[in-house]
Formats: sequence, structure tokens, C-alpha cells
Amino acid sequence: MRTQVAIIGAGPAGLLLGQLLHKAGIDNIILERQSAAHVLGRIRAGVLEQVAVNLLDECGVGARMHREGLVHQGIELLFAGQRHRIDLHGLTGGKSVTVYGQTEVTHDLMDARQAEGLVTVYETGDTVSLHDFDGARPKVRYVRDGRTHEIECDFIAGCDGFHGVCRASAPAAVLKTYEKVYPFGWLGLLADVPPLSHELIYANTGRGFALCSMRSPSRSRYYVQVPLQDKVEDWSDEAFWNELRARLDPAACERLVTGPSIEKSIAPLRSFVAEPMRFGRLFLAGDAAHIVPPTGAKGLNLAATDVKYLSNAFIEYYRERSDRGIDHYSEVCLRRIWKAERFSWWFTSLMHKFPDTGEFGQKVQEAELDYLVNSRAASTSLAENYVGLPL
Ligand code: RFL
Ligand code: PHB
Repeated sequence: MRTQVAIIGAGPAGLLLGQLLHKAGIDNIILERQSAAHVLGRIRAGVLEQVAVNLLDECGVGARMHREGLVHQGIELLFAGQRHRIDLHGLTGGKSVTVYGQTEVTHDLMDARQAEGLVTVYETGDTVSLHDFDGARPKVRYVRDGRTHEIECDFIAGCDGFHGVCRASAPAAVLKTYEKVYPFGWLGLLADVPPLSHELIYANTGRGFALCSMRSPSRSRYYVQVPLQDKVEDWSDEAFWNELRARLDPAACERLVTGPSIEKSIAPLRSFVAEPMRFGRLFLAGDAAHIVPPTGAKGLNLAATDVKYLSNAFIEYYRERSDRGIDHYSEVCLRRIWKAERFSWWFTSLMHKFPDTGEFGQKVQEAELDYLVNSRAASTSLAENYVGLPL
């Protein structure tokens, strides 16, 4: 088999890249470790920046997002028992975010890919291997139905997430990684109950962080900070709702509608960056190259912007026979990535309870939050970063 770009991973990064390349007339094949149903079953991101919304439009898959997505012009911060609104729209000259689940984004992209007859090979398991990407003719091999298949390509796009094979295939002597692991995780619960508020609430409390989010007017997504050792089996729905209530203000508690969970999972929090993002003809994009803690809602959005830069670079290569875009890909992405890493680390540090900082740490956080909501400069900085820095 031969294609121009072999894409590893059918998460949002891989699917979005496949669609953008196809629109530009560039052939691509996607290899995915799991089944499509498995990919769609993962409940992850919920907040899209305008850049991601525009990209989905560019791919021609924005219709359902515009119909069903919820445009949010503000967020609330809850601390010391009081809620304070950050007016994202007013502070950023009219910008907003769109609440539309990653599952829906992935669904729309998979449907479009299928409708256009593009090749996605699912369930490759751990059989994908990369070859000769330091030369002009890279190859990707995988095993399906007991047979080894080989794809010859011009480029390999590593969109295979944090645990994928692409970063692991990069030459160790060149790869440098930066990492921070946080001493807690998020326990998330999805339920078919109306959200307690029409905007997201980020809560800093003496018991730890909580987040009230949503997927639609009838589906809510809530999170509570938990110790890393906690197991999801140890958290009954009732225990979750009780803990969430204990972290909310009385008015919010009164509005909270509870119900049976339809999904519950624990995600550890991590900051991670791999540099560079290009190794010959292998390019990393999305979670394969970087992870942010979810507090700033930046992971999916960063994956989308990497893919925007990467598709532009490939288009420039094929249309103009120019290497300029591919040569600058890593540097251009990393400038934006480090700013999102900084913001996500800062917002995580401000909102969570850290085991070693005690009551002093709590007081300092409350002082910073008090400053943040009362200073237009500080609120503007939060708002600018939250809605997404310009490309
Ligand atoms: P993904 O989604 O992990 O997809 C990678 C795909 O590659 C496949 N794969 C392989 N395929 C073939 N061969 C191999 N050897 C392979 N190894 C792996 C995998 O099966 C998978 O299908 O990475 P991608 O595309 O880069 O997308 C990144 C996003 O998924 C991620 O950044 C976000 O979900 C992060 N995130 C959030 N981001 C936001 O922008 N806004 C949010 O509100 C937000 N909330 C979140 C989040 C992540 C969370 N968790 C669970 C970490 C909330 C949570 C709780
Ligand atoms: C979500 O709805 O899953 C969500 C929203 C905002 C975040 C993280 C996750 O910062």
C-alpha cells in the first residue's frame, strides 16, 4: 500500500489531520489501535476554543456543533464560599468558548471520514511499527488478521496520544522530555441530569478542587479532586454526590440535581512536553507530544492547533515543493504549547489542594483568587488564556 501521509491514531488529532489533508487533496491512511466504539466510549474534553471551532468548520464538520454546542461567555470561580464570575466575553473583546464534547467531535469526524470513503484501519492493537523515517521513504507496518501489512509513505504523523508508539520510536539521543506529575487525580462523573448552572464552576475548597461542567442542557459532567491512590470502584455515586455537595456553596447545592452515573473514571494529572516534535519525516501532534492537566481545558485545543500547523506544512510541501513549514513546525508549535503548559500549571496550582502546603497554602490561594477576581488586569489575563491565545 502507498499513501502520502500515514497517520497513527484516530483520536481528535489524527481524525482532524486526515480531514484537513483530504480537503487539500492529500492522501492519507489512519491506523488506530482500538475499535471505533472504544475511541468513542472515552469521555474526555468538553470545552472548545474558537480556533478548534474554526478548524471543524474548515473540515466541513461544524454543522452539529453549531446546532448543539453551547456558547459560553463566562466561567465562575468559587472560593472561600463565594462565587465570582469571570466575564470572558467582556474581558477579551467578544470572545467565547463552545461546550461540545470530545466524543461528539470524534463522532462527527469519523462520520465525515466514512462518508468520503477514506481508509481507517481499526484494531491494529500494539502491532504498528515505524521504519526509515530518517530517510526519504518511510514505512509503517502493522498486523491485521494474522498478516503483516506495509504502508509506504512520504510522512508519518504521530497522533497516537501519550502512550503511543510514535514518540517511543523517536531517537532517544535527540528527544528531550519535561514532566511534572501532580499528587492527585480527577474523579469524573457523567449523568443525565440538568447542569446546576448555565456556566462552568471551578471550585477551590479546603476539601479540594471541584468542577461543574456539562455536555448539553440535560447532561452534566462533574469532577472532584481525589488522592492518586483512590480507585473508581471505591466511589459509589452517592459518595460522589455527597463529596461534590460538600465542596459547593449552599445556593449551588440547592440547585444540584443528582442521578445515576452513566460513566465514572479517574484521570491522573500531568504536565509533559517532548521536544522536538519532528524527527526526519516523523511528526508528533497532540497528546503524543504534550500533556496538560485538564484544569485549563487546553489538551484538545492544543491538539487541534498542532494539526492546523502540520496540515499547513504538508500542504505547503506538496503545493509549493517548500520545506519551510515542515522545518518550522516544531518551533512554531512549541511556542504556543509552552504558553498553554504554563497556564494549565498555574490554574491547577491555584485551584487544587496540595498535600504538603497545608492551611498556609490554602490562605495564599484564596488571597490570589481574591486579587484575580478584583483586578481587571488579572481577570483579563485569565480570560485571554482561557478562551485561547491567538494562533
Ligand atoms: P488521543 O485522544 O489520546 O488519541 C490518540 C489515539 O491514538 C491511538 N493509539 C494508537 N493507534 C495505533 N497504534 C498505536 N500504537 C497507538 N497508541 C495509541 C489511541 O487509541 C487513540 O485513539 O490523543 P489526541 O488525538 O492527541 O487528542 C488529545 C485529547 O484527547 C486530549 O488532549 C484531551 O482529551 C484533554 N482534555 C481536555 N482537553 C481540552 O481541550 N478541553 C477539555 O475540556 C479537556 N478536558 C481532557 C479533559 C482530558 C481528560 N482526561 C481523561 C485526561 C478532561 C479529562 C478528564
Ligand atoms: C469537561 O467538561 O470535561 C471539562 C471542562 C472544563 C475543563 C476540563 C474538563 O477545564
